[in-house]
Amino acid sequence: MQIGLVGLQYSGKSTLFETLARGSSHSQAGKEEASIEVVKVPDDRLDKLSAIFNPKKHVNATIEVYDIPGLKMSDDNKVKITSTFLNAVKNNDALFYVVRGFQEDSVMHPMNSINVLRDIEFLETEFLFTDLAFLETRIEKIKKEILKSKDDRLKREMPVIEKCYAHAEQELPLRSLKLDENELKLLSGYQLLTLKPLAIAINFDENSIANVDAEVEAIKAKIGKSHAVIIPFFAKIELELSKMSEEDQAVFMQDYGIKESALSKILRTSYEMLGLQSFFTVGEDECRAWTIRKNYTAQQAAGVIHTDFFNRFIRAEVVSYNDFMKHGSFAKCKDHGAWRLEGKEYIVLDGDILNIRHN
Ligand SMILES: Nc1nc2c(ncn2[C@@H]2O[C@H](COP(=O)(O)OP(=O)(O)O)[C@@H](O)[C@H]2O)c(=O)[nH]1
Ligand SMILES: [Mg+2]
Repeated sequence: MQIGLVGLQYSGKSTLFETLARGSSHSQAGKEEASIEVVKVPDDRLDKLSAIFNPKKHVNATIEVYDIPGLKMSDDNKVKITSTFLNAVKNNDALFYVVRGFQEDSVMHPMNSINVLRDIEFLETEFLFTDLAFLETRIEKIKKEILKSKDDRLKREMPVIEKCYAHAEQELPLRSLKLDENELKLLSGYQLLTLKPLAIAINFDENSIANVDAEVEAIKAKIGKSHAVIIPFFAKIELELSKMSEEDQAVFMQDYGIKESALSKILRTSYEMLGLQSFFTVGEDECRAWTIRKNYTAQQAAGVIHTDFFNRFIRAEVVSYNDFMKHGSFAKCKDHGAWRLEGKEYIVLDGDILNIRHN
């Protein structure tokens, strides 16, 4: 899974990116190259399992974060979308707009003033026009080819593309259009930008932490139609915090009045937007968290560990994390009926501990 940080130049993307990498990556602020970082997903439950098994290896789930170079002002004083930029945006499973809300005279803004709503609308409009242009071209192309084409894919595709076009034409992002599984499948290769799950991360001034909830509510009310989650964060101090020990972090966060770190908010929102969840494998060699989509079957989950496990799947031994912590061992879970053998169609739940039996 890959999420992309998208926005204008100097909105705090690279500072946030560095925060997500927990201050461990070399400084990215001010740099313009695209970078991808594999971010560890912190998980309390995995830590507690590791404390019990004391494994040789402890492996967190990961998610890839892509710091996309921001949009700049060009020579004619306008911010322009480039195809390089659009291609970089297309490559992500979900998008986070990073929008500047901080005042800082020493840092210029490509549109010369701080205006959160304007910046959000700029991105939404550009992406919507990109989708509209694509859909229009696609409709023309299908019209030309549909008579010659032997398979019925184009016949099935046309109404879906037309439905999307009609929606986008009303200046509504495609993520607010109801599409069923088959329709989404037909569209999946096209990487439509406004169809991607979206969260808007607003980089507020560290001085405005106390008022942030009210500001977020006001912005939410104005951008209701974009169907996006809003995440306030504070890039500059959060970067400092991310370099501290966990204990110090907790103390300073409380002092500042920050309820949840940017890292935690971004990862939690990514899981929610993408419909993801975690399951665990445990043992003396390794305790590990794996990321899967909700509704994955035991066999699909096994396939995430190894394709052989998918192909040679027999059964999954399953204990929920809560049951395991309650009883303390697999043997005790068996005594209490909390240990189960499930077949390949079993729908894995968040926090399941799995052991895959295969041949
Ligand atoms: N005062 C202040 N400065 C910030 C904040 N976030 C980022 N900056 C500064 O703004 C500049 C641009 O940030 P950067 O993360 O490189 O932006 P990017 O172009 O979106 O990647 C850097 O000098 C940062 O130190 C913030 O919350 N407050
Ligand atoms: Mg940058």
